[in-house]
Amino acid sequence: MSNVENTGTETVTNEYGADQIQILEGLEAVRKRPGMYIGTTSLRGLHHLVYEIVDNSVDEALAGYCDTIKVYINPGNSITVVDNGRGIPVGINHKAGLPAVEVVFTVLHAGGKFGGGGYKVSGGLHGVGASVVNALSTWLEVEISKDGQVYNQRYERGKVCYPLKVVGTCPKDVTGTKVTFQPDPEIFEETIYDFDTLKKRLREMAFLTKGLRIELYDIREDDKKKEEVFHYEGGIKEYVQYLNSSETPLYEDIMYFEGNKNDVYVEVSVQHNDGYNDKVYGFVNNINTPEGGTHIEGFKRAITKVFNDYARTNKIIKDTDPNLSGDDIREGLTAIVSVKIGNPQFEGQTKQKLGNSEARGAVESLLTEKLTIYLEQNPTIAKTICDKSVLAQRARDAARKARDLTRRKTALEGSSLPGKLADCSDKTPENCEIYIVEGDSAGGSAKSARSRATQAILPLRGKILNVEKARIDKIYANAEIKAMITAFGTGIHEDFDISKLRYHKIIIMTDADVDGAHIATLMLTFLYRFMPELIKQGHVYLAQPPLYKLEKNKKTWYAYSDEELASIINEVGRDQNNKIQRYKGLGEMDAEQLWETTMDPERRVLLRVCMDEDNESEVNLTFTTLMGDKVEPRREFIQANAKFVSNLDI
Ligand code: TSJ
Repeated sequence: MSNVENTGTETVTNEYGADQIQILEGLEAVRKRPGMYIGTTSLRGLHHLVYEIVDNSVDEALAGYCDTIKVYINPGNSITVVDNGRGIPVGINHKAGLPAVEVVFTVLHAGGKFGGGGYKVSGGLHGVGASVVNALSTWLEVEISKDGQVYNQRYERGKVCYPLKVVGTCPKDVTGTKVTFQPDPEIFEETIYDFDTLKKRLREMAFLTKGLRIELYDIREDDKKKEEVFHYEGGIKEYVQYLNSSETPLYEDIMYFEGNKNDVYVEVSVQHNDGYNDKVYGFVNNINTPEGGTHIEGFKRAITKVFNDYARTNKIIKDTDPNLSGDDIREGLTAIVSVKIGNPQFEGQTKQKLGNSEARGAVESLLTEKLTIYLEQNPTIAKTICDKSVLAQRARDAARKARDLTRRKTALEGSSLPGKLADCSDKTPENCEIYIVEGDSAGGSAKSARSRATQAILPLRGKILNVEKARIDKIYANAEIKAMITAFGTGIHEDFDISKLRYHKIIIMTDADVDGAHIATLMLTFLYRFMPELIKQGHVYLAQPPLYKLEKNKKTWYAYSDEELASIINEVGRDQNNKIQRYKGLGEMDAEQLWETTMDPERRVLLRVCMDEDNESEVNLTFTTLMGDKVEPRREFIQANAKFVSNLDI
């Protein structure tokens, strides 16, 4: 083991300068309370380790020194990240008396993220960096190619195994950093990586950093070898195109504006589709901001003002007409607002909302200026958008009237519950569940089967409205949707109030066939669009009715999958006494069977619906792909995800 000589030629940058390094705590603190540093030790936290490392390479790319990042999921679920940047500095850091790279991996909060000296741009969930990943890995190895030398160091549970050493040479023009780490099973609940989860986030990172190439390889022994390459010269413009790929764009062009204002770098890309939802995603230093913030406020102000000015100047709305609302203009809008800022301040309950006021002004003024010019130069597109907004405004007026009417009605009649609802007697929401049941006949069985005290039943007739393809006024007029909204008690959209939720479990119960799966998807689409918090907070479930009943010698077994049926047959023996019934629908079960297989809390199987909170845009795309009007992307999606949605019709 040779010590690295400090030749003194290494420039230790300001970022690693002595005064920038704030030694706060040792890495033991990280192992003791991992949640404090990575938020969670669930699967989500496991994947964050990768993003935390990749962020460092993205910073190198943003600084202009790196154009390719490769990520490998290795056998045994260790991860390797390699970039072709300058290589982490190896010279001695004078404050710590150690090579800079060792400081990066062993000192908490090192690396200038908190110093404000370096222009650290991207950042992981909690901005804590490589030392946290190191602390939470059974082992980690770093290899740096720089100045013709290849350096290496290894750590185990955050502790240095040997001093940084030279392990070989390389051509002088070859530079880069390679890090391999093995997440510690003592820390993480699960240690198996999911290719698709990494794929989605890495694709997003590539979209957000135009020109950067990110490659992902799955080279685990037992898995199918998989690889993906993400490289978008158009950056967020291609992101918008991707998000609109399952929709019909309202016009061909995708707008793209960029520029610097008051030290804020702003990029905005915009295209409308012919649908009714708006998808506006904000990013700050490549981190998404699901709660929005000042950059999104600036964006909304700018488009509202610019389109209203345009519509008035060009007499699309009359002087006496009211303004178009922001919501009207955003109907069918897909947009990315990405800002890069020196010292981002995050606010809100989950610290996912940008607070810097300079971002509001920067986005607003840049966009006002550039969008005004764009509309003048593209009058056909401008007119198309304004016309759509006017239609949206009319629908919204109609919807408002319908809603006011229902509100007045409820005020008069008291909060009258839907007639079809068989409510439970217990009024404590925590104890209560509501079964949304497909069809009146299954609804009937469910009503006689249920446990009256805590289980409410709401039967729905036929297929519910596809909210993905209907304007707001139609949605409000739909009886099934109105019944659900009143039964749940929360209200929707801006009226939504989770504290008014009447049942803590909302259970969707449909037939285990193609139609049933379709109805469940329509239901989930409705919940996702109108009450996403119910899903986010884990209140939504899918009931799992059995697929088969096997009777033999007066005994009964139920199977919930083909595999389970096979294993039951294995157990009881394959012979003529086996009577096997395939359930085609809930209606084929009598009340008692329905109770014991699907509704009895002691015996039933419920699937809780959850969503990837790190990747809202992907969740959204899943719904537009599944429920939108293009067949081809839907077919591809279903084929790619066959194991989850094999029952959906296309
Ligand atoms: F953070 C990390 F150590 F885990 C890590 C850092 C992991 C990976 C895969 C890559 C990196 C990384 C760091 N890639 N590139 C860099 N660049 C620097 O750290 C660097 C290099 C040179 C200079 C300089 O001023 O000469 C400054 C910096 C910050």
